Amino acid sequence: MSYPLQIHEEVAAAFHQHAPVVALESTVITHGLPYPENIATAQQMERAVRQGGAIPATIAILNGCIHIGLSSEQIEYLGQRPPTTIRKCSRRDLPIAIGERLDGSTTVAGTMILAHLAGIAVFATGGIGGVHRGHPFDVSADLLELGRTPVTVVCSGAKSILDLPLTLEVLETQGVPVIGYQTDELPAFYARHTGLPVNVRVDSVAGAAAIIRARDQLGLKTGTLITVPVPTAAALDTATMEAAVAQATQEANQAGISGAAATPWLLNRVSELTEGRSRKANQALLTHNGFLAAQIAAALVG
Ligand code: PSU
Ligand code: MN
Repeated sequence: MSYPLQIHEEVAAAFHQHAPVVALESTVITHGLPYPENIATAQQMERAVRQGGAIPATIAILNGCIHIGLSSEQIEYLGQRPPTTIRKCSRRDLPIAIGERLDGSTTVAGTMILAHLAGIAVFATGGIGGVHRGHPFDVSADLLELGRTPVTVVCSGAKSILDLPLTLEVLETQGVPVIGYQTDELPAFYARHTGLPVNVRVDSVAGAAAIIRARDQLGLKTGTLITVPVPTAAALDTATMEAAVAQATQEANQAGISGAAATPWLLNRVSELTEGRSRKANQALLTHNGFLAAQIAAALVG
């Protein structure tokens, strides 16, 4: 017997027609953004994928069953539940959530695995996990997954609560090309600039698709990271962001917050410290990334 899997009707139809599909993660719904903005943002992201010319497939585990594509009721269910009742699923957690018949939201790593399993090549999100500042042994499973699963992740860099130079080092070791979309610099999630160079800049969807195709032609089983700066209108300036991040990180250390709880706690505290502006930036970049990922997915099937 095989694992329980349910593919949403619309997504199944898209597979059948070889139409482009973009995977979306669910941890951003359950642990990344507060209710009810989480639900509004998830729906907005699905709309952005459609506007870009693809079918969205938000991925999660419900009662131990893998879902590729969620109904709006299922998105609302995940968004309304207290985060403590939904398991945040990276690679290690997938067998636990399925075996124990839990509800689970998927991180970048978890979503990449399930997207690949379903045959989805492109995935849009906000920011990937990375190496934590001051805790260089806390390396997100996202980075290792990028090294072993051939899915393209469209994001706005790694979260600025992380150690970005060390994160780039791990990506290099893992063999993951870091592509800047219309930028020479790694974007810093809420802010557009880090001063850290990407491996290559592309200025068009066709340019991104050509690199992904070459990876597949070479038979490389590594992921590809496409980093896209947050739209200018919603961006925070680097100094504002850095100050909020530094304070939040220090407070988390004092409060002994670590492990899987670290990311949600830090994101929430940074939002408080910026009077919600980081959250607005988060929503803007998620939508923008969904739109671009859809165009890349369409270029890859076309
Ligand atoms: N960035 C956000 N919101 C999020 C995350 C990242 O702005 O919710 C989530 C993603 O699902 C990412 C995960 O894969 O946090 C990384 O967690 P960890 O550092 O525990 O691997
Ligand atoms: Mn971690």
